[in-house]
Amino acid sequence: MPAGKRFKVACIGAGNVGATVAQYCLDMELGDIVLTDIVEGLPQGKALDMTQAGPVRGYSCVAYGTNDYSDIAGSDVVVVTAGLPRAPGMDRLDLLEKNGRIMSEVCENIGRYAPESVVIVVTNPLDVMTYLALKKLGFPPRRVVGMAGILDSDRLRSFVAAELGVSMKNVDTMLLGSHGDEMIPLPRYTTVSGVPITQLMGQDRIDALVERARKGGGEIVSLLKKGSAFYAPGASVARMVQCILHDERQFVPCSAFLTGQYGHRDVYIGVPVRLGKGGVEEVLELELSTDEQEALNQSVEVVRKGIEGMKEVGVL
Ligand code: TXD
Repeated sequence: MPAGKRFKVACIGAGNVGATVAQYCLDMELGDIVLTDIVEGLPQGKALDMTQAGPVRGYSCVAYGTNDYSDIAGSDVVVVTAGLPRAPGMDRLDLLEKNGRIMSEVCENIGRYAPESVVIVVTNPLDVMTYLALKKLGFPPRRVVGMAGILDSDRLRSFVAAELGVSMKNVDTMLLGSHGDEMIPLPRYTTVSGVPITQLMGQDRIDALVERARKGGGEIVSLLKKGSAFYAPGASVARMVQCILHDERQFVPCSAFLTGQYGHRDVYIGVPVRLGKGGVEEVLELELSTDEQEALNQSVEVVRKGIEGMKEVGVL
Protein backbone atom coordinates (compact mmCIF):
# COMPACT_ATOMS: atom_id res chain seq x y z
CA MET A 1 0.00 0.00 0.00
CA PRO A 2 1.44 3.43 -0.91
CA ALA A 3 2.31 5.54 2.14
CA GLY A 4 -0.55 7.69 3.35
CA LYS A 5 -3.26 5.62 1.70
CA ARG A 6 -5.76 3.80 3.88
CA PHE A 7 -7.19 0.40 3.09
CA LYS A 8 -10.71 0.25 1.71
CA VAL A 9 -13.23 -2.38 2.77
CA ALA A 10 -16.58 -2.74 1.01
CA CYS A 11 -19.53 -4.36 2.78
CA ILE A 12 -22.23 -5.43 0.33
CA GLY A 13 -25.41 -5.78 2.34
CA ALA A 14 -25.93 -3.22 5.11
CA GLY A 15 -28.18 -5.41 7.25
CA ASN A 16 -27.31 -6.77 10.67
CA VAL A 17 -24.13 -8.62 9.80
CA GLY A 18 -22.87 -6.16 7.15
CA ALA A 19 -23.27 -3.16 9.46
CA THR A 20 -21.64 -5.00 12.37
CA VAL A 21 -18.66 -5.94 10.20
CA ALA A 22 -18.35 -2.28 9.24
CA GLN A 23 -18.54 -1.14 12.85
CA TYR A 24 -15.87 -3.58 14.06
CA CYS A 25 -13.59 -2.77 11.11
CA LEU A 26 -13.82 0.94 11.94
CA ASP A 27 -13.23 0.32 15.62
CA MET A 28 -10.16 -1.78 14.74
CA GLU A 29 -9.04 1.02 12.37
CA LEU A 30 -8.65 -1.45 9.52
CA GLY A 31 -9.57 1.05 6.84
CA ASP A 32 -12.31 3.19 5.34
CA ILE A 33 -15.62 1.43 4.77
CA VAL A 34 -18.09 1.52 1.90
CA LEU A 35 -21.45 0.18 2.97
CA THR A 36 -23.84 -0.68 0.17
CA ASP A 37 -27.33 -2.14 -0.08
CA ILE A 38 -30.32 -2.08 -2.41
CA VAL A 39 -32.44 -0.34 0.22
CA GLU A 40 -32.18 3.42 -0.29
CA GLY A 41 -31.02 5.39 2.72
CA LEU A 42 -30.15 2.34 4.85
CA PRO A 43 -26.41 2.22 4.12
CA GLN A 44 -26.18 6.02 4.07
CA GLY A 45 -27.86 6.34 7.48
CA LYS A 46 -25.83 3.59 9.12
CA ALA A 47 -22.55 4.87 7.63
CA LEU A 48 -23.18 8.38 8.89
CA ASP A 49 -24.05 7.12 12.35
CA MET A 50 -20.90 4.93 12.50
CA THR A 51 -18.63 7.70 11.32
CA GLN A 52 -20.04 9.95 14.04
CA ALA A 53 -18.99 7.40 16.67
CA GLY A 54 -15.38 8.00 15.55
CA PRO A 55 -14.51 10.97 17.76
CA VAL A 56 -15.70 9.12 20.87
CA ARG A 57 -14.24 5.74 19.94
CA GLY A 58 -11.05 7.39 18.70
CA TYR A 59 -10.83 6.21 15.11
CA SER A 60 -9.99 8.26 12.04
CA CYS A 61 -11.37 5.89 9.42
CA VAL A 62 -14.76 6.76 7.97
CA ALA A 63 -17.75 4.92 6.54
CA TYR A 64 -19.57 5.92 3.38
CA GLY A 65 -23.04 4.63 2.50
CA THR A 66 -24.26 4.16 -1.06
CA ASN A 67 -26.64 2.31 -3.39
CA ASP A 68 -24.18 2.56 -6.25
CA TYR A 69 -21.78 -0.32 -6.84
CA SER A 70 -19.24 1.92 -8.58
CA ASP A 71 -18.37 3.30 -5.11
CA ILE A 72 -16.68 0.01 -4.19
CA ALA A 73 -14.00 0.73 -6.81
CA GLY A 74 -10.50 -0.01 -5.56
CA SER A 75 -11.60 -1.95 -2.48
CA ASP A 76 -8.93 -4.19 -0.98
CA VAL A 77 -11.47 -6.52 0.63
CA VAL A 78 -15.15 -6.98 -0.24
CA VAL A 79 -17.45 -8.64 2.30
CA VAL A 80 -20.72 -10.04 0.91
CA THR A 81 -23.62 -10.39 3.36
CA ALA A 82 -26.36 -9.50 0.84
CA GLY A 83 -29.17 -12.00 0.81
CA LEU A 84 -32.60 -12.94 1.99
CA PRO A 85 -33.38 -15.01 5.07
CA ARG A 86 -35.37 -18.21 4.62
CA ALA A 87 -38.99 -17.11 4.94
CA PRO A 88 -41.83 -19.42 6.06
CA GLY A 89 -43.00 -21.50 3.12
CA MET A 90 -39.73 -21.03 1.23
CA ASP A 91 -38.00 -24.33 0.58
CA ARG A 92 -34.26 -24.97 0.23
CA LEU A 93 -34.29 -24.61 -3.55
CA ASP A 94 -36.26 -21.33 -3.40
CA LEU A 95 -33.63 -19.88 -1.06
CA LEU A 96 -30.81 -21.16 -3.27
CA GLU A 97 -32.38 -19.53 -6.29
CA LYS A 98 -33.09 -16.19 -4.59
CA ASN A 99 -29.74 -15.85 -2.85
CA GLY A 100 -28.00 -17.32 -5.89
CA ARG A 101 -29.43 -14.56 -8.08
CA ILE A 102 -28.41 -11.89 -5.58
CA MET A 103 -24.89 -13.37 -5.33
CA SER A 104 -24.57 -13.45 -9.13
CA GLU A 105 -25.53 -9.79 -9.44
CA VAL A 106 -23.21 -8.80 -6.60
CA CYS A 107 -20.29 -10.72 -8.13
CA GLU A 108 -20.80 -9.15 -11.53
CA ASN A 109 -20.32 -5.76 -9.87
CA ILE A 110 -17.34 -6.85 -7.77
CA GLY A 111 -15.71 -8.17 -10.93
CA ARG A 112 -16.36 -4.86 -12.67
CA TYR A 113 -15.33 -2.44 -9.93
CA ALA A 114 -13.00 -4.28 -7.54
CA PRO A 115 -11.29 -6.93 -9.66
CA GLU A 116 -8.19 -7.05 -7.46
CA SER A 117 -10.03 -7.53 -4.16
CA VAL A 118 -10.15 -10.47 -1.79
CA VAL A 119 -13.81 -11.46 -1.38
CA ILE A 120 -15.22 -12.82 1.89
CA VAL A 121 -18.62 -14.48 1.46
CA VAL A 122 -20.98 -14.60 4.45
CA THR A 123 -24.40 -15.21 2.84
CA ASN A 124 -26.01 -18.60 3.51
CA PRO A 125 -25.94 -21.40 2.49
CA LEU A 126 -22.31 -20.48 3.01
CA ASP A 127 -20.19 -23.09 1.22
CA VAL A 128 -22.57 -23.20 -1.75
CA MET A 129 -22.70 -19.40 -2.08
CA THR A 130 -18.89 -19.17 -1.85
CA TYR A 131 -18.59 -21.75 -4.66
CA LEU A 132 -21.07 -19.74 -6.76
CA ALA A 133 -19.11 -16.54 -6.07
CA LEU A 134 -15.88 -18.19 -7.27
CA LYS A 135 -17.52 -19.34 -10.50
CA LYS A 136 -19.16 -15.96 -11.17
CA LEU A 137 -16.10 -13.89 -10.32
CA GLY A 138 -13.52 -16.02 -12.11
CA PHE A 139 -10.94 -14.89 -9.50
CA PRO A 140 -8.18 -17.25 -8.36
CA PRO A 141 -9.68 -19.42 -5.57
CA ARG A 142 -7.34 -17.97 -2.94
CA ARG A 143 -9.13 -14.59 -3.36
CA VAL A 144 -12.61 -16.01 -2.63
CA VAL A 145 -13.14 -17.31 0.89
CA GLY A 146 -16.15 -18.02 3.10
CA MET A 147 -16.65 -17.13 6.76
CA ALA A 148 -18.15 -19.74 9.09
CA GLY A 149 -15.44 -21.72 10.88
CA ILE A 150 -14.12 -18.79 12.91
CA LEU A 151 -17.64 -18.16 14.18
CA ASP A 152 -18.24 -21.81 15.09
CA SER A 153 -14.85 -22.04 16.77
CA ASP A 154 -15.40 -18.79 18.68
CA ARG A 155 -18.72 -20.12 19.98
CA LEU A 156 -17.00 -23.26 21.20
CA ARG A 157 -14.16 -21.22 22.74
CA SER A 158 -16.63 -19.10 24.70
CA PHE A 159 -18.45 -22.19 26.04
CA VAL A 160 -15.22 -23.96 27.02
CA ALA A 161 -13.99 -20.85 28.82
CA ALA A 162 -17.23 -20.50 30.76
CA GLU A 163 -17.21 -24.19 31.71
CA LEU A 164 -13.62 -24.09 33.01
CA GLY A 165 -13.79 -20.59 34.47
CA VAL A 166 -10.82 -19.38 32.38
CA SER A 167 -10.33 -16.44 30.06
CA MET A 168 -11.76 -16.85 26.57
CA LYS A 169 -8.42 -15.55 25.33
CA ASN A 170 -6.69 -18.70 26.59
CA VAL A 171 -8.95 -21.08 24.68
CA ASP A 172 -8.14 -22.05 21.13
CA THR A 173 -9.72 -24.53 18.78
CA MET A 174 -9.75 -25.86 15.26
CA LEU A 175 -12.65 -27.45 13.41
CA LEU A 176 -13.70 -28.62 9.97
CA GLY A 177 -16.76 -29.10 7.81
CA SER A 178 -19.75 -26.93 7.04
CA HIS A 179 -21.31 -24.28 9.22
CA GLY A 180 -23.38 -25.16 12.32
CA ASP A 181 -25.00 -28.59 12.37
CA GLU A 182 -22.42 -29.95 9.96
CA MET A 183 -19.36 -28.73 11.85
CA ILE A 184 -16.76 -31.31 12.84
CA PRO A 185 -15.09 -30.43 16.15
CA LEU A 186 -11.55 -31.59 16.90
CA PRO A 187 -11.40 -31.75 20.73
CA ARG A 188 -7.75 -32.85 20.73
CA TYR A 189 -6.92 -29.55 19.02
CA THR A 190 -9.03 -27.56 21.49
CA THR A 191 -6.67 -26.24 24.13
CA VAL A 192 -6.42 -23.95 27.11
CA SER A 193 -3.02 -22.27 26.85
CA GLY A 194 -1.76 -25.31 24.97
CA VAL A 195 -3.35 -27.95 27.26
CA PRO A 196 -5.86 -30.12 25.34
CA ILE A 197 -9.35 -29.92 26.89
CA THR A 198 -9.44 -33.72 26.80
CA GLN A 199 -7.16 -33.45 29.88
CA LEU A 200 -9.32 -30.86 31.59
CA MET A 201 -12.89 -32.18 31.31
CA GLY A 202 -14.76 -35.41 30.75
CA GLN A 203 -15.98 -36.59 27.36
CA ASP A 204 -19.63 -36.00 28.36
CA ARG A 205 -18.97 -32.30 29.01
CA ILE A 206 -16.96 -31.93 25.80
CA ASP A 207 -19.85 -33.51 23.87
CA ALA A 208 -22.37 -31.18 25.50
CA LEU A 209 -20.33 -28.04 24.71
CA VAL A 210 -19.71 -29.16 21.12
CA GLU A 211 -23.43 -29.79 20.69
CA ARG A 212 -24.24 -26.32 22.00
CA ALA A 213 -21.72 -24.74 19.62
CA ARG A 214 -23.14 -26.76 16.74
CA LYS A 215 -26.64 -25.45 17.51
CA GLY A 216 -25.30 -22.01 18.52
CA GLY A 217 -26.91 -20.14 15.63
CA GLY A 218 -30.30 -21.80 16.24
CA GLU A 219 -30.18 -21.00 19.97
CA ILE A 220 -29.82 -17.30 19.15
CA VAL A 221 -32.51 -17.37 16.43
CA SER A 222 -35.03 -18.88 18.84
CA LEU A 223 -34.26 -16.22 21.45
CA LEU A 224 -34.35 -13.29 19.02
CA LYS A 225 -37.54 -14.56 17.30
CA LYS A 226 -36.75 -12.28 14.36
CA GLY A 227 -33.41 -12.38 12.51
CA SER A 228 -30.24 -14.25 13.37
CA ALA A 229 -26.91 -13.68 15.12
CA PHE A 230 -24.77 -10.75 14.03
CA TYR A 231 -22.33 -9.60 16.72
CA ALA A 232 -20.13 -12.72 16.75
CA PRO A 233 -20.51 -13.21 12.96
CA GLY A 234 -19.51 -9.56 12.44
CA ALA A 235 -16.51 -9.92 14.76
CA SER A 236 -15.43 -13.12 12.98
CA VAL A 237 -15.50 -11.42 9.58
CA ALA A 238 -13.59 -8.40 10.92
CA ARG A 239 -10.88 -10.76 12.18
CA MET A 240 -10.59 -12.23 8.67
CA VAL A 241 -10.38 -8.73 7.18
CA GLN A 242 -7.59 -7.94 9.65
CA CYS A 243 -5.67 -11.14 8.77
CA ILE A 244 -5.82 -10.22 5.09
CA LEU A 245 -5.09 -6.49 5.26
CA HIS A 246 -2.28 -6.88 7.80
CA ASP A 247 -0.92 -10.03 6.15
CA GLU A 248 -1.11 -11.80 9.50
CA ARG A 249 -1.02 -15.34 8.13
CA GLN A 250 -3.15 -16.62 10.97
CA PHE A 251 -4.08 -20.27 11.01
CA VAL A 252 -7.90 -20.21 11.06
CA PRO A 253 -10.85 -22.32 9.87
CA CYS A 254 -12.51 -20.88 6.74
CA SER A 255 -14.52 -22.15 3.81
CA ALA A 256 -11.88 -22.72 1.13
CA PHE A 257 -11.72 -24.24 -2.34
CA LEU A 258 -10.28 -27.74 -2.35
CA THR A 259 -8.08 -29.05 -5.13
CA GLY A 260 -7.59 -32.58 -3.80
CA GLN A 261 -6.96 -31.84 -0.11
CA TYR A 262 -8.84 -34.19 2.23
CA GLY A 263 -9.73 -36.28 -0.83
CA HIS A 264 -12.01 -33.65 -2.42
CA ARG A 265 -11.80 -31.23 -5.31
CA ASP A 266 -13.90 -28.50 -6.93
CA VAL A 267 -15.89 -27.78 -3.79
CA TYR A 268 -15.85 -25.30 -0.87
CA ILE A 269 -15.81 -26.62 2.70
CA GLY A 270 -14.54 -25.47 6.10
CA VAL A 271 -10.86 -26.36 6.56
CA PRO A 272 -7.86 -24.87 8.36
CA VAL A 273 -6.16 -22.27 6.19
CA ARG A 274 -3.32 -19.77 6.44
CA LEU A 275 -5.00 -16.42 5.86
CA GLY A 276 -2.85 -13.52 4.69
CA LYS A 277 -2.48 -10.76 2.15
CA GLY A 278 -3.35 -12.90 -0.85
CA GLY A 279 -6.34 -14.45 0.89
CA VAL A 280 -6.12 -18.22 1.40
CA GLU A 281 -2.39 -18.78 1.11
CA GLU A 282 -2.55 -22.45 1.99
CA VAL A 283 -5.06 -25.14 2.94
CA LEU A 284 -3.58 -27.13 5.81
CA GLU A 285 -4.16 -30.85 5.82
CA LEU A 286 -4.57 -32.32 9.31
CA GLU A 287 -4.51 -36.01 9.99
CA LEU A 288 -8.09 -37.13 10.54
CA SER A 289 -9.54 -40.18 12.22
CA THR A 290 -11.78 -42.44 10.12
CA ASP A 291 -14.87 -40.93 11.77
CA GLU A 292 -13.73 -37.37 11.14
CA GLN A 293 -12.94 -38.11 7.50
CA GLU A 294 -16.35 -39.76 7.14
CA ALA A 295 -18.08 -36.73 8.68
CA LEU A 296 -16.16 -34.42 6.34
CA ASN A 297 -17.19 -36.54 3.35
CA GLN A 298 -20.83 -36.23 4.43
CA SER A 299 -20.47 -32.48 4.83
CA VAL A 300 -19.02 -32.25 1.32
CA GLU A 301 -21.93 -34.31 -0.02
CA VAL A 302 -24.41 -31.79 1.40
CA VAL A 303 -22.54 -28.94 -0.30
CA ARG A 304 -22.43 -30.85 -3.59
CA LYS A 305 -26.22 -31.30 -3.39
CA GLY A 306 -26.53 -27.52 -2.97
CA ILE A 307 -24.30 -26.96 -6.01
CA GLU A 308 -26.49 -29.38 -7.99
CA GLY A 309 -29.55 -27.47 -6.71
CA MET A 310 -28.15 -24.22 -8.10
CA LYS A 311 -27.69 -25.89 -11.47
CA GLU A 312 -31.29 -27.17 -11.27
CA VAL A 313 -32.68 -23.67 -10.74
CA GLY A 314 -30.40 -22.26 -13.44
CA VAL A 315 -28.24 -20.00 -11.27
CA LEU A 316 -25.01 -21.82 -12.04
O1 TXD B 1 -21.55 -17.84 9.62
C1 TXD B 1 -22.12 -17.34 8.70
N1 TXD B 1 -21.64 -17.47 7.46
C2 TXD B 1 -23.32 -16.55 8.90
C3 TXD B 1 -24.18 -16.30 7.76
C4 TXD B 1 -23.60 -15.93 10.13
C5 TXD B 1 -24.63 -15.06 10.26
C6 TXD B 1 -25.49 -14.70 9.14
N2 TXD B 1 -25.33 -15.52 7.99
C7 TXD B 1 -25.99 -15.13 6.74
O2 TXD B 1 -25.56 -13.83 6.35
C8 TXD B 1 -27.49 -15.02 6.82
O3 TXD B 1 -28.10 -16.29 6.73
C9 TXD B 1 -27.77 -14.17 5.60
O4 TXD B 1 -27.73 -14.97 4.42
C10 TXD B 1 -26.57 -13.20 5.57
C11 TXD B 1 -26.88 -11.80 6.10
O5 TXD B 1 -27.42 -11.90 7.38
P1 TXD B 1 -28.04 -10.59 8.10
O6 TXD B 1 -28.47 -10.99 9.45
O7 TXD B 1 -27.12 -9.44 7.93
O8 TXD B 1 -29.33 -10.35 7.18
P2 TXD B 1 -30.11 -8.98 6.93
O9 TXD B 1 -30.06 -8.13 8.16
O10 TXD B 1 -31.42 -9.37 6.36
O11 TXD B 1 -29.23 -8.24 5.81
C12 TXD B 1 -29.18 -8.63 4.48
C13 TXD B 1 -29.11 -7.37 3.66
C14 TXD B 1 -30.41 -6.54 3.70
O12 TXD B 1 -30.14 -5.22 4.17
C15 TXD B 1 -30.87 -6.53 2.24
O13 TXD B 1 -31.50 -5.31 1.86
C16 TXD B 1 -29.54 -6.72 1.52
O14 TXD B 1 -28.88 -7.71 2.29
N3 TXD B 1 -29.68 -7.13 0.12
C17 TXD B 1 -28.86 -6.65 -0.85
N4 TXD B 1 -27.82 -5.80 -0.79
C18 TXD B 1 -27.20 -5.52 -1.96
N5 TXD B 1 -27.55 -6.04 -3.15
C19 TXD B 1 -28.59 -6.90 -3.24
N6 TXD B 1 -28.93 -7.43 -4.42
C20 TXD B 1 -29.29 -7.24 -2.05
N7 TXD B 1 -30.35 -8.04 -1.76
C21 TXD B 1 -30.57 -7.97 -0.44
